[in-house]
Amino acid sequence: ERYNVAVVGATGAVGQKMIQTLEDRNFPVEILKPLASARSVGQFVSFHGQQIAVEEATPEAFEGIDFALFSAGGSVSLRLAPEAAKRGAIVIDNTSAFRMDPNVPLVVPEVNAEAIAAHNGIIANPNCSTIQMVVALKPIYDAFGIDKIVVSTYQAVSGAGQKAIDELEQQVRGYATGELLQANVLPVSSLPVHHQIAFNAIPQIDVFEENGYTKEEMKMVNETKKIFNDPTIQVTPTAVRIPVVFGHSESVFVKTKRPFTMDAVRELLEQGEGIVVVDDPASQKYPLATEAAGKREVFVGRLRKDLWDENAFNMWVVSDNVLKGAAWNAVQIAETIISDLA
Ligand code: A2P
Ligand code: 11C
Repeated sequence: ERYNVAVVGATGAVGQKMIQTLEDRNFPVEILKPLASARSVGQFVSFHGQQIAVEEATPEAFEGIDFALFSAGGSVSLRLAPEAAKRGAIVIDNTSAFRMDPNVPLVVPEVNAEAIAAHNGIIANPNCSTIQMVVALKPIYDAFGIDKIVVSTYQAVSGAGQKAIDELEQQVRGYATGELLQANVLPVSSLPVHHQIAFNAIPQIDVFEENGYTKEEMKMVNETKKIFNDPTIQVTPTAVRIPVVFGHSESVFVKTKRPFTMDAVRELLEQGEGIVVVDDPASQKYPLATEAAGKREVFVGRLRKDLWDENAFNMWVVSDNVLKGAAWNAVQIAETIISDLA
């Protein structure tokens, strides 16, 4: 069987990777429908060697669509995802619009594929920083339980879209040629103050909430609880933007409920679904964003017992934020659905 697939936000950083991933995975696509704003009509996307015209995302565009992958911002999803679902499409939404809706499953297939079954036409893809962390935590959670996580992120600019990638490149070029550097996008394009990202680290991703944490940080707190279906997991996050284009890195402190050995932790991670352990300090091997970019797995290394807490260890977790963190996780959900239908 083959499926009609719409990609909403087809001209964006994630939408382009969604189309690429459908092609790389040889997903059984009958018709691919790239959708974006009216501004992009006249553009083409390439799919399996064909040039396909971008159309405007309207409610009617979803007639006859089986899967609609959304990554055009929360407001577009709020407006059009229900229209797509109403027309019989299964929506896989990469924005935060529906993630905390109790009627919408929030899915990372390696962790909670079973949650898909309860969907009502819309399935949410978690935030990229959450996805790679929960993939790495899953085997540990199952074996020893998790009490608390302290996580600091080192996030790539592609998480903020194509404009942020362009801005980093322009600043690096400007720096090399001695021009005045301009900042208009990061940390949040709609806020009045912007900071240089080239040769910098910005401890703000998305806007601040009342409690002093950013929205990005609170997504890691709330989404982790929902994905593990465990409101008791404590997540203490700090989210930081760094001048990397693809690949988020995370320093993760994990306190378990039950005692463990580091040998067991290593073995569980090595056998864990979607995980590659890269951990050989003697030969300077550990996960790097440059090596994770373009790959679908979550890379884990720097495994070491905590110095002070018997029931805790530390690790470094890296993954391509636009692949496993977005496009691949969405396509993987669709693959899981069609393999259950088969
Ligand atoms: P467009 O290029 O037509 O503006 P990114 O995250 O890289 O900035 O990409 C955002 C994506 O969301 C783009 O494909 C963009 O299309 C799309 N998009 C933005 N606003 C709308 C809208 N109102 N309707 C449909 N797609 C939109
Ligand atoms: C970033 N994590 O790196 C963000 C982007 O909730 O899907 C994704 C925001 C989201 O800036």
